[in-house]
Amino acid sequence: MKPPLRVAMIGHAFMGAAHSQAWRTAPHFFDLPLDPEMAVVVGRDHQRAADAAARLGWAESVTDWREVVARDDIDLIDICTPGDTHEAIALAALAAGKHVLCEKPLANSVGAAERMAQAARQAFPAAVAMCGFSYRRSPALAFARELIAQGRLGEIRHVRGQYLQDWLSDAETPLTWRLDKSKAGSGALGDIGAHLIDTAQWLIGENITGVSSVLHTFVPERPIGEESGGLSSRAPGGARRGPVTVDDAALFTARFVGGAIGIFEATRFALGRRNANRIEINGSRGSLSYDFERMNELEFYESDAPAEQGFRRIQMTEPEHPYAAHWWPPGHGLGYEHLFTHQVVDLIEAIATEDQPRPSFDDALGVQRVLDAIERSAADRSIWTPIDDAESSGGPA
Ligand code: SOE
Repeated sequence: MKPPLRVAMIGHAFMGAAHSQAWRTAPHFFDLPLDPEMAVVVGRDHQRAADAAARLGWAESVTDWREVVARDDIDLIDICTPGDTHEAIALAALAAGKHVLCEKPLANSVGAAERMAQAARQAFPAAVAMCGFSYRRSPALAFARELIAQGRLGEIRHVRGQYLQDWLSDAETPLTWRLDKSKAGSGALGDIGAHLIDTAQWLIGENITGVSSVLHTFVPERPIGEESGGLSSRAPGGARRGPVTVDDAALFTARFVGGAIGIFEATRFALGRRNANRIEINGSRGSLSYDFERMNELEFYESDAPAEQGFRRIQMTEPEHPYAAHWWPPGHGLGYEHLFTHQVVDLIEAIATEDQPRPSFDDALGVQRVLDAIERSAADRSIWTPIDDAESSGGPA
């Protein structure tokens, strides 16, 4: 019998469903040191929380997160709520000695992220905290990181990141919490641009030292619809309208500690691009290119074979590839939900060995500092804005 890891999940919308799938699936495909138990799901509305428990596989449901944080029979708090609630839940959970998995971005401000990172440092190793930058768990990106660490790309020169979605292209798509700055912190920037920042810094192992940026809101007012919790693409809106208080699109250029330069774009208005999270890295010896919409592939170019030059498409399903051996035979690909399964697998292994899981709250604080600098630059004529502490903190692992 393995020791149990009794989980309480707060929130049960889109991310709650993805996390539930992960907790449910992980022990069936990975030989884990602890046995995750889906103990409680928390939601504000009694009936909706009870429905979510039945649908997603949780043993019970309650309506107050404080109740589960105070319980002795809970080991881990999984935070799947909007950003404005992360700090209070995470601080209470860590103070109560619970492990924490917190959705990204870590917080809605640098101040909140700093307090969370400090609480995580104090709680470690009795309790560990991790932020859910799930794309790190894509086999292709994990493999790309290994190739870069081995020096296969040489000196890194360019980082080109795009995260393109289109679910807000229609001006009649109603408001959701993701368009409310007081709940989400920012728009495309924090929701999907944060993934680009985390991926870029983690892939090349170097922090961003400064940025110049543009933020833009194409549709400043939208119908007030029923809060769906997820991406309410083309849901019918009512006659009443409310303000969009976040960016629809974020563009920024960046410099990295080691001398690489980056160009990034995050938007919810790229019609036809549903979830194109892409990154291309060019080094002195080779290049790598990834697009989440083809997540089972990685393109790799090496310049030392002049007669055979060209990108080659590596299918990321061989048993040698990160995570892949636990799933299907080669060629039988993975999808979005596998990122979340890998995320809880890595977290459970870190808990069992008392290691710091990555991305730590400190890593996520680093992302928050970049998000903050991007907002300040955009508000001040795109002026070049250095990142506080970028040079002093070590490269993200
Ligand atoms: C919504 O834009 C969203 O669900 C993000 O919040 C996720 O982090 C990303 O994986 C997909 O898009």
